[in-house]
Amino acid sequence: FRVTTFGESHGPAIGCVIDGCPPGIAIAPEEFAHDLARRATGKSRHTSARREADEVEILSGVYEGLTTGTPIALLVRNTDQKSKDYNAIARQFRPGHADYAYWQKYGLRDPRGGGRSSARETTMRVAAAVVAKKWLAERFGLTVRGYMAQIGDVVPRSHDWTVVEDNPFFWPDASQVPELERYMDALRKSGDSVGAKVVAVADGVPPGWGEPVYGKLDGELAAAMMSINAVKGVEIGDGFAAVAQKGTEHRDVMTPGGFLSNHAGGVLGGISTGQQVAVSVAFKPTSSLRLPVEGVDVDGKVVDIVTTGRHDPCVGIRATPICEAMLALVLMDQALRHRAQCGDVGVVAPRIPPSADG
Ligand code: EPS
Repeated sequence: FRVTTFGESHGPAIGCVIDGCPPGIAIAPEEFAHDLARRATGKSRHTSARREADEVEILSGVYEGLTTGTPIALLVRNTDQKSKDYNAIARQFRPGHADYAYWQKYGLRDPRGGGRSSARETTMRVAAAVVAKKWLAERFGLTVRGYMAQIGDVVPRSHDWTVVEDNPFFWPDASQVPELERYMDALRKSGDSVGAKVVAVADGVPPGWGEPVYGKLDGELAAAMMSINAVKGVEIGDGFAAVAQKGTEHRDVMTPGGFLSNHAGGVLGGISTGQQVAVSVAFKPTSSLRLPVEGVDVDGKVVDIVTTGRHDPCVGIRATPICEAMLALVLMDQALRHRAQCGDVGVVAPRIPPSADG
């Protein structure tokens, strides 16, 4: 199961091709709307003001409402790709932006709205994952969810899944939302940006998915999350906190009634344990800033760099559905690989139930 995307932020359209999808999955164009709206710009004053309909056209791989097993091509036409900033930045390098690395690699770049390095590209990851989420839910009762676990230095004081979808931040503590609104308003007025942490979890993952050495489940998850633009770090389970833990604290004790904890994040030796698979993802602060900074242009000349346009002050705010999408895509791929190698015989030991908290 493999997804590739194409398109630029200010080109006529963006799209994806899904290869290796099993036949017989019912999918209709309107099923993409919910997750695409969760990711979209223009839904609150805390994200980019660009307004896109994000309507998915199914070009191939679906016949009479069912996937056929042939490549599925999805297309979303860009309709609001007017941005004023690209003439100014076409020959300049925004510090912290992919501009410089693209230029060094290709010797040219499409600067319109960030081109291929724009967050626009993530639309199609979310679209592709709608198919994966549906298949995983129908086949295994598997659910994928996410939430924002930090913005700048603000962390949730409590965790309630039922409030996550009711605020523009995917924040799990409703009492903190006014504080976040004030934080983001002040940040936007200042012209600066901030980073964020998103957590994505999957419940109902059977034990046995993943490969022991090449193609480890956690390795594939790390690569998938790192492939999202602006991502600078990925943790599985306790991640870097494991550095300060003792073995007696980190090990997840097993009883016939279930695991007593989930420090491992649902993966041991690259293979799922049947517990909740938990991934944390760090997003850097947006690099396109209207606060001027001295930098260099493509000729090496010193220039003042100011980015105008409709940039998100915190790309992490829209990233929860994107991290969920990458988790679902990796899990679907691993599920199919597991089935190809082991069929339905994967479980040879009694299955230890996941702990109550996953
Ligand atoms: C982006 C800049 C803005 C965002 C865009 C990501 O676009 P523009 O350059 O047209 O003003 O709106 O995000 C999306 C369009 C999207 O759908 O996510 C950037 O520089 O990354």
